[in-house]
Amino acid sequence: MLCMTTRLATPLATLLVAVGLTGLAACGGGATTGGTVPADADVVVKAIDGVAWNEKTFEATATDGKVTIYVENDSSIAHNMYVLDANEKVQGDYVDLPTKSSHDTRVLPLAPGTYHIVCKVPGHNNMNATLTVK
Ligand SMILES: [Cu+2]
Repeated sequence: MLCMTTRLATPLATLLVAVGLTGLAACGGGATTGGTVPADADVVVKAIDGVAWNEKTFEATATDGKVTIYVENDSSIAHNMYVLDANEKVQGDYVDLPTKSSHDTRVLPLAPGTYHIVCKVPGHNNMNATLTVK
């Protein structure tokens, strides 16, 4: 009986490790690698070298009250992206951009007004762009 338990334990452990690794890969912060900009993107935001966004100001026209934001990491260091309203309240889910070409899309219900697109990595205060929603 003990022998049987030992023989079962190794394949089970291997299976658990495999499941664990798959789970990790699937939960990589919500960003995936190697995609293209969705055709319906209202705003395309890119983190670029020099700890900056590709633009200081962005403009978008909401469709049915929603704005589709595509964000991509085109730099060599990790970033994230948060959309804040005028009161610094985070809008929807943030996007983690751990490596170059990490990207994701957010469809956010945003009323017309002024928002900020920021990166909250410490020291990345320069990454604060204005998003005007019409
Ligand atoms: Cu950053």
